[in-house]
Amino acid sequence: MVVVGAAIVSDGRLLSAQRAEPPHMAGGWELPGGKVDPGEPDEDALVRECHEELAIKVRLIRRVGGDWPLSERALLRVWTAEITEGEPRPLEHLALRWLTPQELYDVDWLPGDRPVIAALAQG
Ligand code: 9L3
Ligand code: MG
Repeated sequence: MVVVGAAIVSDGRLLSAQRAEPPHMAGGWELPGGKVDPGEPDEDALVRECHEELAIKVRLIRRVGGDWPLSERALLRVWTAEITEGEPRPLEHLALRWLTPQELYDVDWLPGDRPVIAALAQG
């Protein structure tokens, strides 16, 4: 399974999103995104997920690293992105938070997202 995630940056801050489900992930923070549908290009899936979850339009900028393992069956592919339309709203998350570089580790990231955040911090 391929999962795509967006590192949405605005004014030097990174958008983090707090998961509502499933129960063992609820309360953890992630880069927004989700599963790629069969036959769907990764980039299209990420733009779609950002619209469904956050009610924004995004433009993808660059890929961050390669395939980040999430589990035996799932991997995460991440792009940086900028908002081209709208203001993010937590339509499927418990909360959203914009993090300055100093605040990057103030939220409890899901384990699978942590190495991605470290890579983003490296620039
Ligand atoms: N997941 C992990 N980190 C992320 C994202 C967007 C997703 N940054 C995991 C959580 C779920 C699976 O991938 O187990 C599918 O995500 P979703 O479609 O439920 O958002
Ligand atoms: Mg999702």
